[in-house]
Amino acid sequence: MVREANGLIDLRSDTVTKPTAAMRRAMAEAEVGDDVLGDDPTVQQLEEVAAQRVGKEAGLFVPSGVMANLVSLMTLTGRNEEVIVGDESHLYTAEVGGLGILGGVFLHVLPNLPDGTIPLERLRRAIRSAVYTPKTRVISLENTHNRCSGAVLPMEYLQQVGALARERGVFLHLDGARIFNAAIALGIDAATIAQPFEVVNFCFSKGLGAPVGSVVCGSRAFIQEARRTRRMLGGGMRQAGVLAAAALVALNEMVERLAEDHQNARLLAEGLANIRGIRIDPARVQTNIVIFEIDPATGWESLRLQQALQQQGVLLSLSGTRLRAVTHYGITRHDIERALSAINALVSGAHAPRKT
Ligand code: TLP
Repeated sequence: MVREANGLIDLRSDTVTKPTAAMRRAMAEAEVGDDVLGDDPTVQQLEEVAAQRVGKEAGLFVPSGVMANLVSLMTLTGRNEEVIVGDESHLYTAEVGGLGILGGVFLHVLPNLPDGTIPLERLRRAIRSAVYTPKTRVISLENTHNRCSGAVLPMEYLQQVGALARERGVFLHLDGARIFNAAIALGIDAATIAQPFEVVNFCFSKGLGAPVGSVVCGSRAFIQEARRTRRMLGGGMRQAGVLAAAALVALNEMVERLAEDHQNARLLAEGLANIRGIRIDPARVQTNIVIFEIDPATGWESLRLQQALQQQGVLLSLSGTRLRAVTHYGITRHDIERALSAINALVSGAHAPRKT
């Protein structure tokens, strides 16, 4: 890995990774065609391999994770219908309300527990079909759960929600943007995680390091319909094989190494827990996302700490009062040690700003 010339330790997201040399080579050499006309062999290969990896019949390459969620859920639902979703989900908190606005679908929002689940009983009570309510068509879960510190949903829970969904005749959808992080953390196949879900989408451009792209996977009949939805949303791409080629390298070469990101995140979380004034439970960090808060009694508040760290070359993201660090390809153990000592020096050292 070539170090960033600017020496920054960029922990804002795993979306900041740049394509590897192998990806760039594959992109340059990719066989391409017009994918809207069904002519791009590299896209077709990617869709097949991706679907296989999550145990589904077919896949559809789309430009982004947001579009993947939209395509999945707009294809599964119609007007007067609703999707049950967690209040901490990416779908609800970070996608501009697109499913409601573009899809005419009602978002029935239930509280997420800190472990990323929605209690089974809560789901059971929420499913509805009376004449005066929208009809519940889909339950959508997120795994790993971004805003719940990258939590991995337990397999037993997924199976229970799957059984409930079957019993009540609703579809189960997974925003599996980081499904391979969950698979590596649990030491099982992504297909096992995806098994209870009719439709699963995941991203190539997060921890797997590809420059662009996500995939929606489901039955052959579903994907045929999803292709129409993608077209409607303007997501039909032409010689997209150049992107699919990088995504294939991501799937083949970048999955196993996610374990290293998880170790680095754990190291960071444990180091942060040792700094007085930082609030974090390191036991909750199972994958590559570390979320923490700063006690205002230190004299710091999160925005100022984020800015001070940026001046030292350590980039974090901020959501309300919570700071987030995401480990990824290109971030080493040494970078984590450097980031920790920068945070420690600011929070514990003589640099604390005077209280205002
Ligand atoms: N998440 C991004 C930001 O949008 C917050 C990040 O930096 O983590 N599902 C999940 C669970 C996601 O975390 C994201 C992106 C998406 C969907 C959307 O993917 P993109 O941004 O590629 O459309």
